[in-house]
Amino acid sequence: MTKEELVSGITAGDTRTLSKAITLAESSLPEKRNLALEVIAHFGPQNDTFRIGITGTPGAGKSTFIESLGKYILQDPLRKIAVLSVDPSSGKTHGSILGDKTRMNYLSSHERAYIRPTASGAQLGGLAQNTRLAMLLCEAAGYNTILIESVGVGQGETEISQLSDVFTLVLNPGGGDELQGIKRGIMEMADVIVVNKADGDAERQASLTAKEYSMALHLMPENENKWVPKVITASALHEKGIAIFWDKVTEFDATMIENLWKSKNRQAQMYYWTQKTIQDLLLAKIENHQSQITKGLAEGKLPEVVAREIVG
Ligand SMILES: Nc1nc2c(ncn2[C@@H]2O[C@H](COP(=O)(O)OP(=O)(O)OP(=O)(O)O)[C@@H](O)[C@H]2O)c(=O)[nH]1
Ligand SMILES: [Mg+2]
Repeated sequence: MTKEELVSGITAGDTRTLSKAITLAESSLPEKRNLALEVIAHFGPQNDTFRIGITGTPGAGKSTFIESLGKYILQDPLRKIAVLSVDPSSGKTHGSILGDKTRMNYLSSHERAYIRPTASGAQLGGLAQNTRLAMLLCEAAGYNTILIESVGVGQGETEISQLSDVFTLVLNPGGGDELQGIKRGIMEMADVIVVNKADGDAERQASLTAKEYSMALHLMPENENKWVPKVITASALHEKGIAIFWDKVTEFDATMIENLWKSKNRQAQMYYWTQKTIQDLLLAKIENHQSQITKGLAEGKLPEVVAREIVG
């Protein structure tokens, strides 16, 4: 497809063209990726979108939560939802995709929803970067509400916070045990914490867990944007707590638009992704110079000298 065909397909809201463009963006072939970048550049930044990052321990109910939340959001006829996922554990990706199709039954057949798991491929480092490009393409196609799911282990959660306007942590009832499974750093990043599976026998435990998190959050330093993180309980399965969650995140968004934090944060994120791209480009450069490095070292040069010869 040419750039013009891609642009007109995306403008028309054609999901097949959108999917094609995302596949191009995920490609490791520079000419394909560049084509996708040109298409994204054509549309320019979409400042009126809302990007919600949802992370949490494996099996916490993130996908189920997204299904319920999406269903709720779509009651508003002006909302179009794109669900993107980042899964750093590459081997697991196929299983998750199949799982998500069944877990997101409603969304996968809704005309105002689009679901796209990011292909993990070989380059683990570029995974969230690919999700970012997919997000930009979805926004260009008119999806104004972006839900990004990522498993909260490893690097994924830091990067997902660089993709989203509001950062959500989904956890299970279980207090301390649950907390041990996640890194403290993720809690500090959370704008909203959802204690999910607050149903049946677990309902009481969920309330206690929510209180514990609230207390833990009070001990953390104040956010630069002045937002005090909220803790709520929910049952994604029974569609409980979803409206409250939506109230909290839309309150967050309105506040951050008003105090100009939203645009500032997006600028800072662009800076992050620029730095990351520079790093990736430099790393690729090093890979191309393996023999030069070996040769230089064999000639008795210092590593610093060999490195300078390559990077300049
Ligand atoms: N009781 C109860 N079970 C839930 C709830 N939400 C999700 N589950 C169940 O928890 C399991 C995991 O749900 P998922 O939505 O796949 O969780 P996830 O966090 O997306 O999982 P991964 O993407 O694999 O990390 C499924 O069996 C769900 O049915 C809930 O609110 N209550
Ligand atoms: Mg999931």
